[in-house]
Amino acid sequence: MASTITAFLKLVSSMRIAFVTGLLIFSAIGCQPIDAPEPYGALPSARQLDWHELRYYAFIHFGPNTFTDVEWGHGTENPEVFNPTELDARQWARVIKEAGMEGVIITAKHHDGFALWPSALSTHTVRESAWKNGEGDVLLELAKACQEFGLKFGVYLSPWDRNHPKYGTDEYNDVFKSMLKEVLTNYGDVFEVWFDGANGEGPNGKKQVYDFAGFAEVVRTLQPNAVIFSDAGPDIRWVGNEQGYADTTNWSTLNASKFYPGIGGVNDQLQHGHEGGDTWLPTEVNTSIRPGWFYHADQDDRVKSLDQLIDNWYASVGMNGNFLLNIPVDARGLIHENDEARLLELKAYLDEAFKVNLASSGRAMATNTRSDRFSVNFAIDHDLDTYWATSDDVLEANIGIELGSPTDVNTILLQEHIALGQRVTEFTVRANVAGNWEDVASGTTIGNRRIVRWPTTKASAISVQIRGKAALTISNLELYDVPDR
Ligand code: FUL
Repeated sequence: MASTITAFLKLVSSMRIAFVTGLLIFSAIGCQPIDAPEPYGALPSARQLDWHELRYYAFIHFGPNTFTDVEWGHGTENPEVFNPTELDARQWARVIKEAGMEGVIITAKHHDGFALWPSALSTHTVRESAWKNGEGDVLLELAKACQEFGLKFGVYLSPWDRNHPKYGTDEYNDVFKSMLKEVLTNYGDVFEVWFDGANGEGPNGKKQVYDFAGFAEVVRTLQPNAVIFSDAGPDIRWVGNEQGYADTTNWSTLNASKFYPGIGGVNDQLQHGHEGGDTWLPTEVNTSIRPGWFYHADQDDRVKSLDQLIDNWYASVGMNGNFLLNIPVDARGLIHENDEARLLELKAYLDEAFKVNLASSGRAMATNTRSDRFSVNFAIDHDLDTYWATSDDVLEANIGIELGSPTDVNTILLQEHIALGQRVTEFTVRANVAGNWEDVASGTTIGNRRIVRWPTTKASAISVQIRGKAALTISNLELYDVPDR
C-alpha cells in the first residue's frame, strides 16, 4: 500500500504542473489491455440493473387496519369498515413526487386478505366495503395517479391470508396466482412485486405451503420487467431489519440456494450478504415513517424526526441499498399533513446537501488506468455506463480528484460498474490538507452506491485508495460539502 501512496503523491504533484501531461503519464502506466475487464462473480440481470438506478420510493400500508386501528387484521373484520371519506390518490402521488421519490408500492392485500381491488377470487374486498358503495378500486386510482405524476407503480401482496376459506389447502396457491394475475394485468406497468414471507394460520387453523416458484412464474410472464422482492429474492432481498439500516459492509451477492421467503434466523446474513455469493440479490431497506406500518391517529406526533430520516437515507441509499419508506395513508384516505411536512423537509435537506458536486469541476487522476477507453475521467462524467478501470493485475489503486484551491469537503459518493460484478473489499479516503495527506474515512464494500461522510476538511485534493478482488471499476465519484446540521 505504501508504494501506491507514494506513486499517488508524485502523481498529484505532476498534475499540479500540467494536467494534460499528467493524463499522458497515467495512460502510460501499467499494461494496456483494451478490452473491458472480465465479469467477476455473480452478475445483475437487466431488470436488477434498472432497479439499481432507483434510490428512494414510497410504501403505502392501507386497508381495514387503517379503520380498526390494528397492525394485523384477523380477516374477520366487516369489510364495510373500509370507508375513507376523502380518498385522493392524486394527493398521495403529488406528495410522493414532491418528496423526490421515484415510485410507490401499495399493500394490495395484507395478511387480513382484504383486497384493495374488486377481486373475483375473494369476498373480502373493496367491492364489499362501504367506500363508493362498493364501486371503487384503490389500485386503479393509484395506478392512474402514478401515470399522471410520472411515478413507478408497485404492489405488495401477502400470501398469508387470514380470510380466504381455501388458505391452508393446495387450491389456495391457484387462488393466489389468479389474484396476482388480476393485479398484474389490469393496472399497467408494475415495477416491483413485494412478497411478504409471513406465513401464519388461516381461518381453518392451517398454514399454507406457498408455491413461490409458481408465484414468480406468473410475475415473469405478465410483468417481465418487474423485480420480485422477498426475504430471499429472486431479484431483491430484505435487509434483515425493519428499522431502515443496511450496514457498511453490504454485498449484493448471496449464496441463495438455502434461502427462501419467510426464512428466520438469517437476518445478519441478509443485512450483509455473502462475499463471493453465487447469486446477485441486492438489498432494499424498508422502514416506516411512524412506529406502525398502518395509520394510527395516536401516532400523529410520532413521525420520525428529520435527523432520523436523514440517517435512514444514508444507511440505505448510501450503503448499497434502495430506500423504501412507508407512509401510511390515514382514515380520510390522505397522506397526513405531519408526514407530508417531514417528507418535504427531507427533500429540502437532500437538495441542499447534493447541490454542488465538487468533483465535476476538479481534475481526476489515478495510479493505474487500464487504457484510454477506461480513463479516470469516466468516473466523473455523470454517465454510469462509462467507467474507470484498472489493469487485470492491479487490484489496488488510488483514484483522486484535485480540487484546485483548498475547498471544504465532507462527503464522497462512489459507485462500482456493477454490470461487471461487485469487486471492492475496502477503501480509504484521504484529504490533502495544507500539503499533508490525512485519512478522513474508510470503508469496506462499495457496490452500486456508497456514500461516506466525515467532519469537514479544507482539502486541495481527495484521494481514495481502493482494494478489490479483481480489476477495479468505478463508474461514478462525487464530492460534496454537505451543510452541517
Ligand atoms: C411484515 C408485515 O408483517 C408487516 O405488517 C408489514 O407489512 C411489513 C412491511 O412486513 O412482514
